[in-house]
Amino acid sequence: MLASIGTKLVFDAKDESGNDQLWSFDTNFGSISGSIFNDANHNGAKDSGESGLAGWRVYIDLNNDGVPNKNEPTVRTSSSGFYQIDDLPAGKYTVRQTRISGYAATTNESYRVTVEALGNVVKKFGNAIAGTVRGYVFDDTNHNGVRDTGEAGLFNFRVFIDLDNDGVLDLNEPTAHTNSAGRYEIADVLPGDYRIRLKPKGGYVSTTQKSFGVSLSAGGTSSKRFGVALI
Ligand SMILES: [Ca+2]
Ligand SMILES: [Ca+2]
Ligand SMILES: [Ca+2]
Ligand SMILES: [Ca+2]
Repeated sequence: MLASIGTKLVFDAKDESGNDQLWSFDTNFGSISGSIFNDANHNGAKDSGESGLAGWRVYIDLNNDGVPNKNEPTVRTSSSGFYQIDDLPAGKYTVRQTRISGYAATTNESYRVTVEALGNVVKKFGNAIAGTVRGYVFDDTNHNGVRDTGEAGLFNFRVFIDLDNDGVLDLNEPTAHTNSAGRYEIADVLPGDYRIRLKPKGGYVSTTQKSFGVSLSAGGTSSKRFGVALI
């Protein structure tokens, strides 16, 4: 070491070409590093044979709004899925990954961490190739359970994945509204077996099953339609 200036340490070292270089780092600073990986078996851990995901963004979410803002330190993962955010003053931070369409998280998408001076915190993010549930809700005017010519799609019905199969839409359950054509789509769902349910709406009765079991595969799509009719 050549010098200590305030909280900075300055070193004299040779670079790859053998030239003298001055290097410095601040002893108040720490870092966060880790990886983003394809969690093929959905267990939340990076197992042998599971590859890194390149080019994904990791950032310090200073205002904790779930969005990378201009002043927030941001890096992208390397070809092996590795990331490192340096030069963080010691303190508490939320480190967050941005999700890429077509994947579902198998671990936390953010972590609250304490960075110490000269310390490094390691956090991994797991993601798996997801599936999609889509379909429509239609006005089954003749109550036969089938969409016949002239039976319209219905706007603003709600379909959800009833994770705990209690018949109720809970806060953590993926959901979508139907559009003006009666179509809904719930994307980025982790592959697995689910119960898809239509949320009841006052004035309507179901003319098809009120819920369906689906087995969703990686990259797969499952299509379910719900018939309802005015009481
Ligand atoms: Ca795994
Ligand atoms: Ca933010
Ligand atoms: Ca019908
Ligand atoms: Ca539920």
